[in-house]
Amino acid sequence: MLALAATDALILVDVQNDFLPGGRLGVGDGDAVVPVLNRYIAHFRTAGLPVVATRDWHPPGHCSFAAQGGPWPEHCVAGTDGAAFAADLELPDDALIISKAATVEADAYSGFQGTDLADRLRRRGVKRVFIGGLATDYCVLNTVLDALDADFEAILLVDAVRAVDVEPGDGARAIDEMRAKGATTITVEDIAP
Ligand code: VGL
Ligand code: ZN
Repeated sequence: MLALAATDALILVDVQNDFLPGGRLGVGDGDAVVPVLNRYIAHFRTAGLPVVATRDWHPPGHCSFAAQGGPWPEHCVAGTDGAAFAADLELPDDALIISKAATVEADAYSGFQGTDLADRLRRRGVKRVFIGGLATDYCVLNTVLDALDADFEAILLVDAVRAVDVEPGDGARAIDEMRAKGATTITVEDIAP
């Protein structure tokens, strides 16, 4: 059992339509994270703790798109339905929204990269972050590693992540790497009611 503390925050990574099955960069079983994240959100709301939602927020012609020579199909173009949060995600009205990779020339897999997320968390007294969402092997991985680099404790929500798995096993290897670098892992049942 794990009791939430006043210095905890929840970070939902890129739970956006384009990363759900049927989306432009659909992650297999990606929609399965939504009901589980809703349970984490309920725990954090009940405890009055901050909820952060990152989003991939690319301009048209972004460098990560295949037409520009990048590795991905066009996805999460700012303002489109594909970039919107999953309709079933129960995002609190006061959630902090962090948009990333919003200029054509740079990509950012981490919610900390090129944003003021670390400062905003520190200003709220946050010391430990709980991280889940999409995708395990890209934006979740890099957000967890950057959280650790910025001296936050990082807890990976293993029941609320799914991987792209460009190569089979990428998601499992990403989880191993996060653990090796100091992240711990929990499932929602581990949180004290
Ligand atoms: C992501 C690929 C490209 C992610 C974002 O959110 O994991 N993956 N852009
Ligand atoms: Zn992207």
